[in-house]
Amino acid sequence: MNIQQPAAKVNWATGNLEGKKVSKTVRKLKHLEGVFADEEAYSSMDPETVVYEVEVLEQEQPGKEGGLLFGTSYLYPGKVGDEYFMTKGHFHEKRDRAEYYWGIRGSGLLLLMDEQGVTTAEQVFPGSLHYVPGHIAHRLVNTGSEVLAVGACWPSDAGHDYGSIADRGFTARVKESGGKAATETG
Ligand code: M6P
Ligand code: ZN
Repeated sequence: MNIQQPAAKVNWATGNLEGKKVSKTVRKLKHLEGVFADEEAYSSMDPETVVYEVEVLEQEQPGKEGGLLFGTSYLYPGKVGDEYFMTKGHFHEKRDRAEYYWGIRGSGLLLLMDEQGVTTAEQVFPGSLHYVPGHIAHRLVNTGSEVLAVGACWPSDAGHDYGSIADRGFTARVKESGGKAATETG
């Protein structure tokens, strides 16, 4: 029998993925127009500021039915005005597709919003495990002072629907208030 190398290596302390099929996406402030509430603070900041990076093991072609994708998101600490750095967030294009998230490093919140616009939040910390059912939009928020690294595994045909988020936004925001993270709805 021919013993082969695995598809990739994961550093479980940092989340870093290493492998031939690992892709990397960098999301800067300039890619996040309209995401943060304080537009004045947003336009006063350097558009090249990196907000988060995503590594994805594309063992299957994105879009292909039946496979799984695996990734790590690295969300840097920072704020736009008093609102913490966050990911764009998305529904799945194929709405019924679910996903797992798990905390690796740092601390933050996972915002979960249903199609009626009801948002809940879960604490994210090293070892936290989050099940995101289908039909639920998901966004990470870094409320800490170090990088928030979060692992994810999702169906390769799930796709990303950012448009619905861009149109209506999430119905909750996470801001610093009196030195602490507070959620704001409405
Ligand atoms: C996780 C997964 C990816 C997603 C990434 C960044 O790794 O959910 O599918 O792309 O986070 O989040 P977003 O797409 O919302 O920017
Ligand atoms: Zn997803």
